[in-house]
Amino acid sequence: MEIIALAGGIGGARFLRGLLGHLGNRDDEWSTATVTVIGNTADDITLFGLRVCPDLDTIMYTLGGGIHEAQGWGRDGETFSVSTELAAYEVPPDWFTLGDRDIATHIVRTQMLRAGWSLTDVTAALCSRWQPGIRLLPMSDDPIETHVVVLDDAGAREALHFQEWWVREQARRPAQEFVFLGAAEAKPTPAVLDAVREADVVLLPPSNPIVSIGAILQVAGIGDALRSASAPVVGVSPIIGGAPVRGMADACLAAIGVETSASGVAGHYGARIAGGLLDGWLVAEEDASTSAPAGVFQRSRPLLMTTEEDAAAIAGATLDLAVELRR
Ligand code: FO1
Repeated sequence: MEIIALAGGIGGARFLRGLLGHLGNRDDEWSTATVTVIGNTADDITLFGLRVCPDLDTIMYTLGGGIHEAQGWGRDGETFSVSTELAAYEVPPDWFTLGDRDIATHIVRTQMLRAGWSLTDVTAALCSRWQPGIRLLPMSDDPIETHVVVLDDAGAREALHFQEWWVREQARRPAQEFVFLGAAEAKPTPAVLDAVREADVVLLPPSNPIVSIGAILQVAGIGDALRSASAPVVGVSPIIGGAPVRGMADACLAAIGVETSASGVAGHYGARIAGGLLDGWLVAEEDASTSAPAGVFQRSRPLLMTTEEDAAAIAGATLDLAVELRR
C-alpha cells in the first residue's frame, strides 16, 4: 500500500515519525505500506553561498535520528565553530544559526546542485545516509520562495524572505500577505505527480496550512492532482481549541483572513466534493463540537503530540479514518 503525506517542518516530521512507529505495530496490509513525503521547499534560503532546505532537513534528521529533538531543527550534538568564525569576520547573517554538522549537509547539497543534480536527486542522495524510512520528495525542483509582506514604520509595504520574518523578526511585524515567488512557473516533479496518482491514501499532517502545506499547494498542478486522486485525503487540524500547538499558524491564518480554528482551517482546505481537498478531518476533543465543511467526515481525539506514542496514536487514527473512507 502507498501512503503519501504533504509535510512542512517540525509538526509534520513528528507526525511522520509517529506514522512510521504506528505502521510497525500494525498487523494488516498497511504494516508494509511505503510512505512518500512531499516536502515544502519554499522556506529554503541561500546563506554563505550554501543552499539550506529547512523543512526537508527537519524531516530527514527527525526520521533519520539526527535531529536536535528539543529544537525540532538542526543536528543533535552540534558545535558552532564555523558560525563563530563567520561572525568574527562580520559576515552576515548572524540571526540564522548554522551548526558545524548541519553545514556539512548544506555543502554536500550545494556542490551536487552546482554539478547539475536536481534537488530531488540531491535529497535522495542525502537520505541514503540517513535512511529515514520514507521517500522524501521536494515539491518541485524549481526555485520557489515564500516572502512575507509587512508594513515598515512609514506604513509602506516591505517584503521579507520567510526566514527573515520568522527567525530574524520572530514575526514581530504582522504578515499582510504571503507571496510564493516562482510558484506559478514552478512545476511539480514527475515523481510527485506519480506518487499522488499511485497513492492509496493522502495524509495532511498538522503542518502550517499556509506556509508549509499551503506552499506545496501553490505549485501549479499539485492541488489539481490531489483533487483528482482516487485516494482519500485526510487532514489533521494544526489548531487545538483556537490556538496553534506550536509555530506561527495563527499569525499566518490571520494574515489571509482565515479564522484560527479547526473548522477555519478545514474550510480553507475545502471539501473535496466542493472542489477542495478534504475527505476527512481529525480535530482535537476540544473542537469536537465544531463542524467541518459539508462532505468532510470529521472525527475527534486528543491531538497533542507530546510523546512519540502520542504521535503514533494520532497518525494511526488519521490512517484509520482514511482507510475507512476508501470503502
Ligand atoms: N530557526 C530559528 O528560530 N533560529 C535559527 O537560527 C534557525 C536556524 C536553522 C538552521 C537550519 C535549519 O534547517 C532550520 C533553522 N531554523 C532556525 C528553523 C527554521 O527557520 C524552521 O524550521 C522552518 O523554516 C520553519 O518550518
